Amino acid sequence: MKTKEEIFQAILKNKNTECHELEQGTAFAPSNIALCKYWGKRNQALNLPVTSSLSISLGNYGTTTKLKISNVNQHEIILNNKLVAQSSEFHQRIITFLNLIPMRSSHFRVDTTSNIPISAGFASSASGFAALVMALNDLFKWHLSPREMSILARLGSGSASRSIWQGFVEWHRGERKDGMDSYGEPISQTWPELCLGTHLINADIKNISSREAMQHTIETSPFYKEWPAVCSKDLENLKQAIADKNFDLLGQTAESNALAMHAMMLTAHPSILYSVPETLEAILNIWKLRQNGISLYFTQDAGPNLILIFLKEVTDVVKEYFPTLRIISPFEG
Ligand code: 2P0
Repeated sequence: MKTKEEIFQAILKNKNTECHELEQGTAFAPSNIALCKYWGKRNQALNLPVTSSLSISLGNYGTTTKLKISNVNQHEIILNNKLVAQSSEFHQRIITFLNLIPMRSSHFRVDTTSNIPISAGFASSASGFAALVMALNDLFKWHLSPREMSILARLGSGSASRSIWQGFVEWHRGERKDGMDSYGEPISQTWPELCLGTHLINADIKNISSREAMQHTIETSPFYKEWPAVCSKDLENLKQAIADKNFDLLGQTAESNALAMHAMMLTAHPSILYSVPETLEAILNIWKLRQNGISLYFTQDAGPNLILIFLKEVTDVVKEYFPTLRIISPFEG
């Protein structure tokens, strides 16, 4: 079993793939931000990662998808109330994914709403593919386990494997060639005092996708060989920090993991730089606050924006320095 089609067939064996045109499937999946990043694939076709990774969900920020059979003779994709052009990459990616469903004869109407900036490094494809798989499960009443949904979502976008759950999620790298052991698993610990803040610097579509950037890093950065060991140590520290509720260990580890990923990209040929001057300005401000005794850390995905990490008790100070911050309490709804 090596292709996406074969994995869909195996998971959906004996499952119904027909439904009445009046039926609808609906699901919400949270966006997630990795504290230990997924950066590089051991199998590009199946989105199998080189390393395990660990994320936290963004609570109510994510994607809601409603799915039904289309009554026009073609797929219809609606994003934030606008019909998406068939020629767009967004449309193509969703259709390519839906075409993996075995023995499906109908066209779909996919109505998707996202309350996070698309493709600006806030992992919209993660919640998008997770919500799509969960909506399919709802529409066809497949009764898949969250683990099976995680595997299917991964085939759409790697980080989607972590967006099936709220809270902390570890995505196990897995060893198998077919990736059946590469899925997300929630960590049961909650941490109500933990806050995230999205510091939006630029919501424009980035000029190099994560998908291309991670492959380019693997192929050209002389430091990529160090990455698996960095992640393995960071993952261990993060799990310890979560178990002990050791906030400084969590923040330090997440921040240094993100910086290592961006440093590695700078050493690719040609270099990839997602940061803009405002990103560095914000980082320097965070470090200055830390020198003044405020426990504030950040992580940065494949984009110029930052996600700040702090405890509820310092919210007022953080808001003073970052007045436009959107604050998220992942464990408080
Ligand atoms: C992550 N990112 O762990 C890392 C860190 C961005 C920075 O996963 O090619 O859209 O679809 O598997 O999942 C974004 O990459 O890439 C990502 P594909 P994906 O969240």
